[in-house]
Amino acid sequence: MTRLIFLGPPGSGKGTQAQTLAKNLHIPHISTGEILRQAMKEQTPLGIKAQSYVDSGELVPDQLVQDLVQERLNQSDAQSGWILDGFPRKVTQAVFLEELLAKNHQSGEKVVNLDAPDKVVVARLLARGRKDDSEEVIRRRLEVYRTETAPLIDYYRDRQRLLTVNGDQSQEEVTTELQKVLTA
Ligand code: B4P
Repeated sequence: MTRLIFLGPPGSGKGTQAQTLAKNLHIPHISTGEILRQAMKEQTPLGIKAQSYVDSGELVPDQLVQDLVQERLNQSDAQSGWILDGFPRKVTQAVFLEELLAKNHQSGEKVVNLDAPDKVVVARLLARGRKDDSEEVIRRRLEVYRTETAPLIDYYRDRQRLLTVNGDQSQEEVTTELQKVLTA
């Protein structure tokens, strides 16, 4: 059963690769960013609470994302595998996930760390031009990545769960390297 977590700075290609892989494996692609954006579009209570954080490049409070991940992982289509994209983004969220999976008698998840230099990810995000892709907000997202998310690399390496893929290649090349790493 495939349970995969995609880790990496904004613009490293997490969403892009997770979506392709999930489609090929016929398992759900669970992107906390996408779920939050949909909730903001629909102005649900979650969306209203998340808006100011997402717009300024800050992380949404743990409780909000943890609740949505717990609910999503309990749905029937997630019982035969999943790809988590954008969660966990902090050690506290990783601890929460570990406890949740243990409670559900699920384990063996692997973590793909996709990396690319700041210059490359900033150029990609500016070209995409989403609402939270302005230069100032991208800089803040990168800072938050470095302080909050990057420590997860050691966290998962210590647990022998980490796989590393070079995100500074074309989308097709990243997909090929990812396939290789997953089947090694
Ligand atoms: P996300 O939606 O996760 O945003 P992201 O980090 O920018 O990644 P994304 O997946 O969209 O981009 P990708 O690299 O694939 O989060 C948005 C916000 O939601 C966060 O800032 C935060 O506020 C909130 N949030 C989400 N999860 C949270 C959590 N767990 N806790 C708290 N808050 C949370 O792609 C970027 C661009 O690069 C695309 O245009 C793509 O086409 C292009 N690209 C990808 N691969 C490429 C390649 N190899 N070559 C060239 N271009 C490529």
